[in-house]
Amino acid sequence: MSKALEGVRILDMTHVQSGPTCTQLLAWFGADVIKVERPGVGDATRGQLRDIPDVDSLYFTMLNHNKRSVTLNPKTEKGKKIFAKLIGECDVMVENFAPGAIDRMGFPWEKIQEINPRMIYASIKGFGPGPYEECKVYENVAQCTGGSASTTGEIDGFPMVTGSQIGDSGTGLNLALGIVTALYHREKSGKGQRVTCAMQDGVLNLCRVKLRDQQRMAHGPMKEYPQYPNAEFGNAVPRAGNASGGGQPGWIVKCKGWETDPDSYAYVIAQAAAFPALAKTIGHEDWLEDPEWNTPEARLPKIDKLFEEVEKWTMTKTKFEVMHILNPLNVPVGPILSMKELAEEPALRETGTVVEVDHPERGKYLTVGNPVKLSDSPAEVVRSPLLGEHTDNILRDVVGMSDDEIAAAKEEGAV
Ligand code: CAO
Repeated sequence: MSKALEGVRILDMTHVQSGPTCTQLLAWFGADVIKVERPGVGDATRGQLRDIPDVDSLYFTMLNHNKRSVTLNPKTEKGKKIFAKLIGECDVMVENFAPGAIDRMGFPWEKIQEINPRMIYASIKGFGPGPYEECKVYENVAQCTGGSASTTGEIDGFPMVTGSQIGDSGTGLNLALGIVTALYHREKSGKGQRVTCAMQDGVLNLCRVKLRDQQRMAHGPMKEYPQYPNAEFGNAVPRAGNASGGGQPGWIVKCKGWETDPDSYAYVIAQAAAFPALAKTIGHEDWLEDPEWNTPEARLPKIDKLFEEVEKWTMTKTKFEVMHILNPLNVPVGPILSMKELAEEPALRETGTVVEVDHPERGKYLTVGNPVKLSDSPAEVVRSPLLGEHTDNILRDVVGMSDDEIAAAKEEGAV
């Protein structure tokens, strides 16, 4: 079976998380991803949060599968020539350095287009054009400036960031889509183009329902928020604890064992269609005839009381029992799964969503495989490259250098 992106060559100037997420996806789809790293140093994440001394960190290995690594300094004379040749030989260039870094290397977009008019040049920055465009940005800055933090957290608490890397990995996904879209367009136009994604935009896109709510507030209180009917809403979308963002009320309830297990909880959604089954199961058949409870409108002002009653029942069951009992009744429910449980889940191993990889220096480790499954082009997860592991190979086969030229470039510190 051929890979979907076989024949696409990517010049990968990415580092940390957002850019590498994008190029790792493209590599899983079969693109030849050449990761360019600073000689002797490499991507900073190789050395960050190390669990084993002198071995590439899990931070790096889990974001750089299926890539080849070449060391190259495009700030040296010889490095510039090699870099220009690589631009000529690749279809896509991806970078997520601080604003202007690639320009400062001597390769603004105009120059890249001149070298290779078919090049698709893709970048991630923290912000789009505007007052903050020069700023450096990490994950939590994006969450705070994209609307996620202001709308996440306890009702009366401070803003919260989430553990999901929506700014970094989320924007990496957007960039990958932009790249394959530009590749598709190039098939017809013959020309490359610039693809840019801002992390603030990516987070705001994922917070779309909150901008929806900002506008709904002008027309009265939002009845599905826990603030209704007793608390103030203020003038901007408030934090809503664990309330469901959709039109169906939901909450996190304790399950058997919660006193000692921090993850013994389940999310239960009291969807109107399944409410009679839920009420009967938790021992509240009486609600079905009671006008105080038997319509969604009547229940809305006392959602907290509703989930208190649900919780009395869930506390007598484990989170998996809650799942097994409520799912057949069409009550949407999600046990809170810990990372340990996810790592050990056989079904996720079966589908290749959790994969064990062998690394020559660190040994076996777990990673998250490709979350996008193609029926004819399944992804095989290949370990991340060591720093400069493919330098000679790439300089010879892609750049066309002789062994003497490679030795001279090494001597000069260009590679
Ligand atoms: N050879 C020589 N120099 C290299 C090189 C190479 N192969 N690769 C990179 N460099 C240089 C860059 O040219 C830059 O130098 P100048 O500042 O002199 O131009 C320098 O390395 C460092 O780049 P940086 O400023 O991007 O790095 P940083 O650690 O200070 O900032 C980050 C990191 C992530 C905040 C910044 O890159 C950024 O804002 N990126 C855009 C947003 C983004 O993607 N954030 C995601 C962060 S987590 O995924």
